[in-house]
Amino acid sequence: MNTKLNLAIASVLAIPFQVSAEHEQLPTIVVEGSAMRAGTFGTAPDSSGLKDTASLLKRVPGANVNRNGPLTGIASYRGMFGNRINISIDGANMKEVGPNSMDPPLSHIPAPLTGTLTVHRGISPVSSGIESFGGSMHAESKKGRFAAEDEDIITSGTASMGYSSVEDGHYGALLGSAANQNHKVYLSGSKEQGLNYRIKDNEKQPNTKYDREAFTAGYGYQRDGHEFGINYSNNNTGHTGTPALPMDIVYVRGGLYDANYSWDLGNGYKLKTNVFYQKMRHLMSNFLMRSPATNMTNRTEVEAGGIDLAVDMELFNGVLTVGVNGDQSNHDANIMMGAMAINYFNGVERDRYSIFTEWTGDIAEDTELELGARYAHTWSDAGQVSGGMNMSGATTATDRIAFNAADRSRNFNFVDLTAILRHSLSSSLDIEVGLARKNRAPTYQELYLWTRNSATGGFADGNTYLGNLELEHETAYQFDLGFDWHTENAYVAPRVFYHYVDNYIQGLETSAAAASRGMGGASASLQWSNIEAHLYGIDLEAGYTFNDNLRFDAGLNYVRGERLDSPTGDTDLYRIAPLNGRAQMTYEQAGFMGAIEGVFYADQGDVANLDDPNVTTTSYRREQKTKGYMLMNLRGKYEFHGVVVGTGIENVLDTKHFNHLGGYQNHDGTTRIAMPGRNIYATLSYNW
Ligand SMILES: [Cu+2]
Repeated sequence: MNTKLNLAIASVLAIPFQVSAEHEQLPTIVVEGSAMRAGTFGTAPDSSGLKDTASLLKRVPGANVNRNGPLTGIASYRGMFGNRINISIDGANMKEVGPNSMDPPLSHIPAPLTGTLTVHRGISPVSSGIESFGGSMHAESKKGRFAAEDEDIITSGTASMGYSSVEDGHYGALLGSAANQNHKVYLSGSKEQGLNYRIKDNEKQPNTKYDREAFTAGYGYQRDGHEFGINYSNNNTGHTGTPALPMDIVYVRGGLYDANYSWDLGNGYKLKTNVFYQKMRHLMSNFLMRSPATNMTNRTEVEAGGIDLAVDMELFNGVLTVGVNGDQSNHDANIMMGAMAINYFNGVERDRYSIFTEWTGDIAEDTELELGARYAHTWSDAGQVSGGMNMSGATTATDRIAFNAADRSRNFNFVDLTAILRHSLSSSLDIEVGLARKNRAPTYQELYLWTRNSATGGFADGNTYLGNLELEHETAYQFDLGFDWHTENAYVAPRVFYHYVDNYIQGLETSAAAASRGMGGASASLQWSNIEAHLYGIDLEAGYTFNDNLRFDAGLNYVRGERLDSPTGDTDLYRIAPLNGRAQMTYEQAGFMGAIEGVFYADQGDVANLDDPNVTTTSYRREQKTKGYMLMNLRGKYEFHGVVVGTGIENVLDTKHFNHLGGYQNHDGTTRIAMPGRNIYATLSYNW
């Protein structure tokens, strides 16, 4: 590999766009395949990113967040979200305890304890995980550091705290580590708390208060090419609102154990393993923060575990990786509706077994090729359910009897393929073109929701859904083309993509859904079904450095998702972000940084409409359009001797707006949740 390409690829593949990570209270965002220059955006985070790691995704090209609550941010990438995105936490493919994704994986470790968040731009490699259908993201918790070779025993750590006015929120986090060159132990804890946020004037947004404690502990070992780590992370979320869902969080409790071992055998050979075990409990309620007609709670559990093993070896002019992955999860959910118990998910199991191989290397001067193939087998089953006798007349009993009599065991087998070519046209221009076939098996909610319910993995569209045992797995054919032009002072990196999705899973009006609706009818149901769809768009990042002190950075995202077999010709997919962009002027001198940021979101009129003239129906809730908006934010930061003081004003003009990805108040499908009004925040952190 020649030096020019080496440099180009190094800059294309892994730019942590936050230089002074040592002295940050925030996670370092690593965008693999990004042209973003060091320091871009990451140095001026929005204040919600101080508690919620998912918020940082708004700064990543192509990414966004479906926000169902202050701690419930669901990752979205190029119009795909939820279970279509593969997310790992400390290497573990964590499972949600909430069947409505009240605890999406990125919420497990709070932002102050998250070390890095890695996002693969464009087509994610097959090595990044099973079902990396719509993208791959990896969060790593902070774990302290080993001593350098010439050091004895060292201690390191970070302490941070912050306040934000809009919800009277505060957080504090502390991490301490002691280490020599070979051994390392660390311990951390954090606490966040806030009230319902203010929208404008004195109007408050209900169901947005939050309360969470977390701690992590671990041990690390390194010597002569061996690296071993064992970590535990515990999340204890207390009373926390999820305004876009029908219930709020009473608690999410539990932990994730993971252990990893890697061995560098030399000559390009490397062994990497990872195992995890997870157990969590969750209680949600519709009367904790609201006054419903009928009180309802849902008590859920998850127990999961997994193992990964991969070997790297040199082959031809590159590295060949061969690996196996597997995980299992078990889910239960029991609802109390008034005095009646309904068993929604009983002994649900979803297991995945997979093997993959990937080769990345040089095939010509200035040209790198990545080829990957993964085979995956997914198996799932659900136990018999009980209860619900008297709801909606006899309908629920009919649904239950049919479900219990059905064969509920399902197998899915598929092969993912990727081919990505990267070529350096000149020292300032790189081009990347990728093709892939990616697959995803239906989730347990999509298969096993046996009577209408709104537990839909955080879909939050105001409708109730019915599962479908006849679902096929989704197959996406993906094309991605990117250019990265960069000089000393400037960069422009646009990427266009086109995804055709065969058997895309979406809710439709069906006769089964109509039957399950029964006499209740209040929130009409849809049934998970396979359709044909495509998604296409562009995401772009660009910037210019004027001098050592002043620079400008900007990003632009556009995605359109459409159904291709719609009976009415109305074709848009649900919860797709409108055209949006961000521009930031940053001034830095000595330890001082100041930034002015403009955020722009266009109107979203391309909303989902699932009407089917062939099915007689009462109306379900259609997706609402949203108006565009602009926001101005001001941020400042000062750093001296490891102490960082940050402050800022968000939504300076104190205007009221609605986030198209923010859902509806009380899951009602009509009243959009408003965004926070003017927020003044301050943070203090110290690293040693
Ligand atoms: Cu929940």
